[in-house]
Amino acid sequence: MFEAKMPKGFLWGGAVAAHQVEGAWNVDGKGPSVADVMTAGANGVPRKITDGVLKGENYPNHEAIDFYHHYKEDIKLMAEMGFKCFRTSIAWTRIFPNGDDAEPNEAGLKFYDDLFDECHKYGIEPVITLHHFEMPWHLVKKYGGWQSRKTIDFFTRYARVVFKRYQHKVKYWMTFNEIDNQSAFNNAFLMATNSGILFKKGQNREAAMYQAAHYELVASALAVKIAHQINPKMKIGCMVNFASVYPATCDPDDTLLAQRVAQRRYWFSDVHVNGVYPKEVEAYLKQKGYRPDITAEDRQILREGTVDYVGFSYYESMTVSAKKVDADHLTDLDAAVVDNKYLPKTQWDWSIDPEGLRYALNWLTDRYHKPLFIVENGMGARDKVEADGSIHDDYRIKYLQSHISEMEKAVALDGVDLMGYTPWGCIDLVSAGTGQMSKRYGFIYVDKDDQGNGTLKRSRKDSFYWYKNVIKSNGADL
Ligand code: BGP
Repeated sequence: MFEAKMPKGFLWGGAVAAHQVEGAWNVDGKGPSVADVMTAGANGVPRKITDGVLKGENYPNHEAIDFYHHYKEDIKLMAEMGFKCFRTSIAWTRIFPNGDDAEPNEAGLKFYDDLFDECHKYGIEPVITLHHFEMPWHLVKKYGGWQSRKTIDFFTRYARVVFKRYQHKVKYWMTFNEIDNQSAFNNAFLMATNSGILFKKGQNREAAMYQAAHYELVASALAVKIAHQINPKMKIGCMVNFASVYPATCDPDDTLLAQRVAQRRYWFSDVHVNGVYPKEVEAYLKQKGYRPDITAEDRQILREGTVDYVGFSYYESMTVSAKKVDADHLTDLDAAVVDNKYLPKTQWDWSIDPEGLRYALNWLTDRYHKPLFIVENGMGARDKVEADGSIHDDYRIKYLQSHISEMEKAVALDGVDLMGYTPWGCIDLVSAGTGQMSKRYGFIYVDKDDQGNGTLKRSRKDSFYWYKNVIKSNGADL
């Protein structure tokens, strides 16, 4: 029916983030980030943001999988799978330990030089996120994270330094990871990790979110402008967490609500791509009486700093019902969500919906007319190591197979312009949501448990060999 093969030059690879793999949290001049003061969660118990001085707590990001000292071995394994690209982030605190330092830390810069060189040794293109849940802790404490306009200056200083330094080593960049996570502004944990906001008692969380998000969007647009000035060949994208939004029934109330949820969630990427705030958001801010600090100069910057492509993560879809909340009274998006009886779930209750990925690719293409990049996709699962050391993760293969198949239809049949595909957690890492190792995504297993015990030995799961073949056949052989 169609050619299940990706276009030439398609960027097959995998994705991680600095704080979830590197460890070495205080090595070679690195300062603490918000990820370094987060304890591990347990099932049903969320992670805590501490002041970093709790004794006897498990801070899983401090060591993570010690990628900082194992990166050569890890990149070699990725090369063995045939990766064309590798997505990670730069830890801002390796470059500017406090965030507001006057001078960058040379040892931190050197680490990424070495890492990118190692990637290029195998023809692997680095894909780099500037801000992935690892804001300098000092900026959180002193300035309230992205609540302060000053943070724009600190971020652009950091962005300029790394763009200059790596302009000939890194072509593909993204500014903020999953910037739209902030639409869940009632979730204190998410807000701390995404925007460095620690809410004060009685604070209007929604108003704080709109302000912080605005400063982030201005910072992102400035970063795009700076990058293009330094080297016009660099491609700078945004990154959103995309969940396809479905109405629970064909009741028009549900349809209207689904549209409203999408408007409240994807306005971030509207600004990134179109350079202007969508009408609905402007109207909502007025209705609520919020007056965020948005200057005419900011609006000009937003118009000038639009992104080159849209990166997104896709894990699941969401289904919403007007029985729970109607479109005109929507504040908490999660409150609208209901179960979708057509979809199975992962062990962590995330719905499994491969067709939702095809829907996402079409929706984003229709709305933005930009190249797309799937920079995260995958399923967290507990793996069992057999007596002979093998790991039979057929469930992971099945999940990825079905998603890749929908992705191929979107490209071959729907005309979607797709740059690449980097499944999340290509090597096992610390889960961002739970802080646990047992929620695994990798093709490469890492011997470490939730208590921090283990040899850190790397081994190949069944999915490793499967994905290697997928890349080798450019997606023809699933
Ligand atoms: C995204 C993040 C990643 C990653 C992933 C899986 O939100 O960008 O950092 O963690 O989700 O989530 P979790 O680790 O909670 O399973």
